[in-house]
Amino acid sequence: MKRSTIKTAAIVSLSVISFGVIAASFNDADKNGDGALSLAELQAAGMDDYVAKFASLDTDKDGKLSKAEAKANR
Ligand SMILES: [Ca+2]
Ligand SMILES: [Ca+2]
Repeated sequence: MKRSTIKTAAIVSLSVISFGVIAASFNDADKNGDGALSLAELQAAGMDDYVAKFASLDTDKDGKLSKAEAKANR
């Protein structure tokens, strides 16, 4: 009982942390400040996961990754 509570708490705080990292690196990588990440911005930021999955992450096919698109595909 106690152990599973700890586990749940750990999972919750982990996802909060990783979301914070995403948000921070997203804003950081968005060099032109348009609120979306182009492939070039992702490459410049070294966000290789996103570069590799860019085509499938860019669900509206506008050539940029919005914050919502990046988040939806976590
Ligand atoms: Ca941008
Ligand atoms: Ca898009």
